[in-house]
Amino acid sequence: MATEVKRSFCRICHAACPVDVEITNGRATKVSGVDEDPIFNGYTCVKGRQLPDQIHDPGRLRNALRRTAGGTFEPVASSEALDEVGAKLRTILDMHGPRAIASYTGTGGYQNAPSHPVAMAFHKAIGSISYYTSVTIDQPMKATANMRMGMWEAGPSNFSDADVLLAIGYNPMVSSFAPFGGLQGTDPFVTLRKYKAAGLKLIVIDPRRTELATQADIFLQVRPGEDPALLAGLLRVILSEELHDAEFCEAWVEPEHLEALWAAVEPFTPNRVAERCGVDALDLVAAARLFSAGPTGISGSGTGPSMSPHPSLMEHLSLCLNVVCGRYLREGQRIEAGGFLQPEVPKRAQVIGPFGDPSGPESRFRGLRGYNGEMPCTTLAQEICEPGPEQVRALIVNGGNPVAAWPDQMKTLDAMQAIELLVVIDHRMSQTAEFADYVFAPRLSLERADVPPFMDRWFREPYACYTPAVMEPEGDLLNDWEVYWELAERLGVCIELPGGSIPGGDRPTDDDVLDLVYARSRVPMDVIRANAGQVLPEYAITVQPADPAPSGRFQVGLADHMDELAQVAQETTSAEIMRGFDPEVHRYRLISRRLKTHLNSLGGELPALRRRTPTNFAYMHPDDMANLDVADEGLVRIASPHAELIGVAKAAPDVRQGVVSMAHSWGSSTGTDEKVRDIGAPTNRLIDVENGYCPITGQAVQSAIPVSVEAITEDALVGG
Ligand SMILES: Nc1nc2c(c(=O)[nH]1)N[C@H]1C(S)=C(S)[C@@H](COP(=O)(O)OP(=O)(O)OC[C@H]3O[C@@H](n4cnc5c(=O)[nH]c(N)nc54)[C@H](O)[C@@H]3O)O[C@H]1N2
Ligand SMILES: Nc1nc2c(c(=O)[nH]1)N[C@H]1C(S)=C(S)[C@@H](COP(=O)(O)OP(=O)(O)OC[C@H]3O[C@@H](n4cnc5c(=O)[nH]c(N)nc54)[C@H](O)[C@@H]3O)O[C@H]1N2
Ligand code: SF4
Ligand SMILES: [Mo]
Repeated sequence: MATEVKRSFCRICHAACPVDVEITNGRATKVSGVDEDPIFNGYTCVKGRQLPDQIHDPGRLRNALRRTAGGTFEPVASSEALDEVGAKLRTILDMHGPRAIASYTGTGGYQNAPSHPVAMAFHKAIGSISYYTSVTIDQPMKATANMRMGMWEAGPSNFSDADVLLAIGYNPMVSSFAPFGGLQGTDPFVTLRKYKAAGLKLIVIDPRRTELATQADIFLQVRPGEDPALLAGLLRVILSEELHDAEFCEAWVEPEHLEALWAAVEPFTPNRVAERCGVDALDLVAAARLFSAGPTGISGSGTGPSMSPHPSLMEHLSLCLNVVCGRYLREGQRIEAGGFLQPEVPKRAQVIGPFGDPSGPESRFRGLRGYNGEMPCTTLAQEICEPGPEQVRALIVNGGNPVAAWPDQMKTLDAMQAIELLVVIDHRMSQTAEFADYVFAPRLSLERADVPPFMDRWFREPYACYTPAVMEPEGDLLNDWEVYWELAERLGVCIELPGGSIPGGDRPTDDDVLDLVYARSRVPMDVIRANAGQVLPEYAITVQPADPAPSGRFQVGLADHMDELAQVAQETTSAEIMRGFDPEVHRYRLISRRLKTHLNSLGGELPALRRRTPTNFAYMHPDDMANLDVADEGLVRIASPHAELIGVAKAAPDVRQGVVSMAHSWGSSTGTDEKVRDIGAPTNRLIDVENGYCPITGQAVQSAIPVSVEAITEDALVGG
């Protein structure tokens, strides 16, 4: 048997770990890390090592499917399915206009470089504003908070130069994710050990003593949803003790804004904040002093607080910590990430903007607007269900799983049933694919050439990353971009990319499409291809001096956020912003988390991963379980003001009392939980997109959800 080893990179998550794939007679048999890789040092995780099982999963879709009149699925040639979908889209376009056609690109689409740009270009070509992605249910305030406050063109300080890291509700040891300037998923365990040994100080704010928190110098085990108060408390200590970077503030912060911020954080004294947030006042003061002492470092937030009440305010305050302490790259410094795929744009030591509120097209709901070419995903189910001339009638789901992932599952289920045409591109029959009219089977990672669009901006070095396809696709498979390209041809429009349009006729290669997408990249694609897996210091970006003409200043005291802070100061708990919240009933807060074995809804279909994590346990402190008389792995009913679910409780001393820590995107599409022990239960059923949402981004309250918890018996699983 001929065995070859081919170099690629994993795309189960965004982290882009390099892998060596053993291929025997056309089958991937083993995946291992690349020891000599200069930044990953052999690291992979349990999910990546299952790539052969994913590729060769007997349940994998290898051809397109069409729903029959009887409601079952039948195999169909992809060309025939594309003809039919193209004809239906044409009818909808002619009758209802382009806005009626929507796309949703999810996490699967983001781990496939051409997928999002081509889907977006398709929408531009047909003139449809209805383009949505998972970004608007995944920390949209990361972009909007910078837009509104003004941003530092050169970017935040580097992780690799940091003396102190303030990590607010993220956990890269499991998620491989960290905001800009945080510890990324590139070999996170060894990297953290190395930097800590060299003196890095770590402050973690999380209701759960996470794998990251166990390494912290100061751990603030905050009550969920109380981060705005906590961050205001940190800012108050820093400003009142004059620990801020006065010189930086003088040069770059609008003076009246600094005064407004100072006035707004004034009520957040250490004792009041400590009581509100359930942390020690001395720890809070120590954290503020440690962070401001730096001298270098960075504050950043993750999904937990970004999905809790007041998320834009929380992000704003996290940025304010960076601003007042001057945690930005200065002239002459090297930016750690290469940004090879980004266009050549100036990187000067200056503020650009502010750019104001999202100003894209208006959604029909809640006065929300799109930005950066996307519409807010929390409104899409309603855009589908609510009649009107602008109603969405067709949806293409591109590597996403709305039924499992969108907040407010009952609304999503209504939408999936109401929609005229649902097209899903997925390699498995996800909870969403079950509702589809057509399912297209995609190529999976090892079968396509690719680059990592996220990590390109986040690697800790100017590191080149590219892979060719290392396996031949078997079956009637289309790469995600191909579905859009084929549909564009049938609708008589062109997919325009930075390097020109994707030509019609014979299928271009994935590399041809990558060349078009990245035609304006600052490092040519050929250089990236030729040097994959190498650090290229000659392409590092050095920060340029500020433009002599006056530039912008940070607006740290935005009036709406300062008013919101005054409101926060009046609350006893952030749950008060939610209608139907009853402090006597909703005594717990349900928080989100990630699991090492799963990527959102992905993982349960692979036996090795399912064995390790059979369900999305409702992790709770053992004392809470004793008080509620819940046995380990016993059933609990968890009810929010909106809906309820049945969970399997699991004792976890690392979870703060009063908290239920539970992963999202599990469970069925039936709205019931009788199979909770085998497939979990969907936390997104508990979420109400119209209650407590962020008025700027539409982000729903997906963490720190007020809930009641009660023990129930096994009988609850039969007959409701
Ligand atoms: N309550 C709660 N809700 C949440 C969150 C939370 O923390 N709490 N998190 C939110 C976040 S951060 C996100 S990003 C969203 C996730 O939202 P989604 O991205 O919609 O959900 P996923 O489960 O990641 O769906 C990815 C789908 O892509 C498919 N896929 C994988 N690889 C490929 C591929 O190569 N090609 C194609 N075409 N498909 C592929 C997978 O089989 C899977 O069905 O959920 C959000 N929802
Ligand atoms: N293994 C694995 N990796 C993943 C994913 C996955 O599903 N599995 N998903 C991917 C996706 S789509 C994303 S967006 C990233 C997300 O990456 P992260 O943001 O790092 O996600 P989590 O690991 O869930 O970390 C969120 C943390 O916030 C805490 N938290 C919850 N509520 C609050 C709160 O109110 N305040 C504070 N301070 N903390 C809170 C939780 O306890 C948890 O430790 O991960 C990506 N990587
Ligand atoms: S961390 Fe992400 S990219 Fe790396 S091996 Fe695991 S799933 Fe793959
Ligand atoms: Mo995400």
